Amino acid sequence: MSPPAKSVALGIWQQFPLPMVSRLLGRMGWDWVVLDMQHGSPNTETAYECVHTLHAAGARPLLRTSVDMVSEVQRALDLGALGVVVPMVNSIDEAQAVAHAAKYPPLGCRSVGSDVTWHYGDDYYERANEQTLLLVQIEHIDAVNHVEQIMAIPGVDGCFIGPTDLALSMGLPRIGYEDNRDHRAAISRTLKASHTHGKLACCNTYTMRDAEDRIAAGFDAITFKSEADLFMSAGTSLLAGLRERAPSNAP
Ligand code: 3PY
Ligand code: MG
Repeated sequence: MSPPAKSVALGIWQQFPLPMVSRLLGRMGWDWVVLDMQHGSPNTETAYECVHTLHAAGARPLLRTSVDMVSEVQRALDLGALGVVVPMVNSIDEAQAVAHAAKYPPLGCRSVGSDVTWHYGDDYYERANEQTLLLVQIEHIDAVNHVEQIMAIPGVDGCFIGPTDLALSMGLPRIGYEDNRDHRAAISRTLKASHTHGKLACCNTYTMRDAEDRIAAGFDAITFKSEADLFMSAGTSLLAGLRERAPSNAP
């Protein structure tokens, strides 16, 4: 009998800053949802509502901060995110700084406060270092070149590979980099470094083939595009289908 397949957490990005979208994503059954404050439009208030709506709907809520904003790491966790994804962590120093910000003493310098205990219980502060995830985005070749040291940092819980920014940093095109040997090697090296240090390996995916590849490679978690992508692609192809069938005398 073959061993049971390893479980892989399936996630999606949320870009629309609407709790009703969070509720529907939770209802759909996604294991985790990353609210995107780097490229999406949530602000502090809407992120708070979306995070707690996702949690109530059964999905683990994470927040992606802006680039180079260590201060946003604490803010994201204080809003109630059960994990934070930090983009463009390209050096060992940057990874140490975000790890310091994300964890309470003695591991880091996260400050005690906010209303997190009302949502997660009085023992939140004792559990938070273990139970809130810090995922650093490995999405630049400079980060890959130091990934073994980055993944060894206490407080860094895992990597989150951004394949597209990684491709751009390697001088590859934004689309069509998937079969590039160096890009594939950079992803394998990052996956290996994460698992060698007992950390989570997560990756964004864009196509079903991409997702199958990452699952087969042994990633612990993937995201698959965003709710905005789903909305646009389903709506665009539906409308195109209707246009083919409808007379073209629109006002
Ligand atoms: C990338 O591919 O660069 C990402 O950050 C995924 O969202
Ligand atoms: Mg990116």
